[in-house]
Amino acid sequence: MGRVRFGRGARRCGAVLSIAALVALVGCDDLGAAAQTYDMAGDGIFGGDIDGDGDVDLMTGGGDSYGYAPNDHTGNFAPVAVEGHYDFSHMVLADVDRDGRQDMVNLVSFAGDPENGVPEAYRLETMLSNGDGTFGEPKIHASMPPMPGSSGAITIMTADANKDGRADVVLYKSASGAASSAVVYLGTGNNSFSAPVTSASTAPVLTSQHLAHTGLEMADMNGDGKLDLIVAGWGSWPGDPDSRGQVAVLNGNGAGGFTSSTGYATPAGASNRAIGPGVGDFNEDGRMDVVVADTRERGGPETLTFWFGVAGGGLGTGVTRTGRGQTDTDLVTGDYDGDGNLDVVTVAYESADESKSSAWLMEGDGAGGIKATVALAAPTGWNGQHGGVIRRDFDGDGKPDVALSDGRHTVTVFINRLG
Ligand SMILES: [Ca+2]
Ligand SMILES: [Ca+2]
Ligand SMILES: [Ca+2]
Ligand SMILES: [Ca+2]
Repeated sequence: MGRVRFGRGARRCGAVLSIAALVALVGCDDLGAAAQTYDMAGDGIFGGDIDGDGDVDLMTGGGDSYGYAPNDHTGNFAPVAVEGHYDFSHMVLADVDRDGRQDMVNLVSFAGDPENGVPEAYRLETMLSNGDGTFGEPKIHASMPPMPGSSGAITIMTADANKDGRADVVLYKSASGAASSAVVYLGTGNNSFSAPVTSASTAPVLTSQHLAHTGLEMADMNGDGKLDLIVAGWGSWPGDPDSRGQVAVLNGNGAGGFTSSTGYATPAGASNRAIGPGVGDFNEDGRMDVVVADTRERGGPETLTFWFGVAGGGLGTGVTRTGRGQTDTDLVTGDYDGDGNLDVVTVAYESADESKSSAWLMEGDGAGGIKATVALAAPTGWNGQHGGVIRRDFDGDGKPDVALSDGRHTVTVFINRLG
């Protein structure tokens, strides 16, 4: 199966041509290669070695269905028909039994009636990969303490929070009028977990019921060798009528707990949502920084907000960079143009016309600014409203690639030939 390759800097659009029933070349992009699209059920997008052959396969999941597409080692994918009826609403991938195959980890609501004021209760379930796109029966793990309020948000990720080589599950929950908190399930490596470690958030932010809807990252922000948790969300900032977007940094203790947290709001005039977060050293001063895409529901230009690390730890005041005039739904960082500076890729949609959904590469200048913003092509009708984007090295050449989901069964993969 061929892929049309453009040389570095060529930045031309190719003709649309059908390669196979589920694969089409969809035009130009600025990662130096033609994009390919795949039809996969489910809206969230995930990358991991599902079949254990050493490369990164694609999964989609959301609602009650999921999709699977194994990689042929070169970044070409072959979606296979899978049937699954399950609650995939809070799904991540992790190799919980350390057999080299990524397994499904789900946070499943099993009790409660939030519409009638009964707090919702969740438990962790795992389904081991069989290696062919199917998964074993769910194994039920310890329940999480019930949500404190009648409505809330939970975001889940997988990481090795205590650096013992075993995959852990990290989630952040918030509910209207209640303190937000991080909950960590430490993995044992044999498909079981320790009792969940719950840390109260002390940040003076993130109190809205919508908080933490946008994402989590873990990174060592203050250089103490322990992983910290970075939460992006939106909600009420005390005293701020604009209800700005915000992030919180929770200081990790290296054992799955968090000892303190600090909140940061987007600058005045920015939007009330923060999409991300992305973490890295964008201004190349040796300190970790945070970026979010500001999603504006009230019109006006979309922006990126950076918080740069400061001496002594913590982040400085948010700095806004001009964006692209659409509503962002997800972002990833990485050096996509190979100049050594961290860049940002976002997926976005235009609320007035969802068919104008798009993906953007914003090339970092190494000083915390954006030197160029270029559009990545998207298929006609692509809808980024429910979209997501992940960064992985799909073809194993050491350069970061991206895969986008439109939330409506279309996955687009860009193999990086620039960096
Ligand atoms: Ca694989
Ligand atoms: Ca496994
Ligand atoms: Ca920095
Ligand atoms: Ca770059």
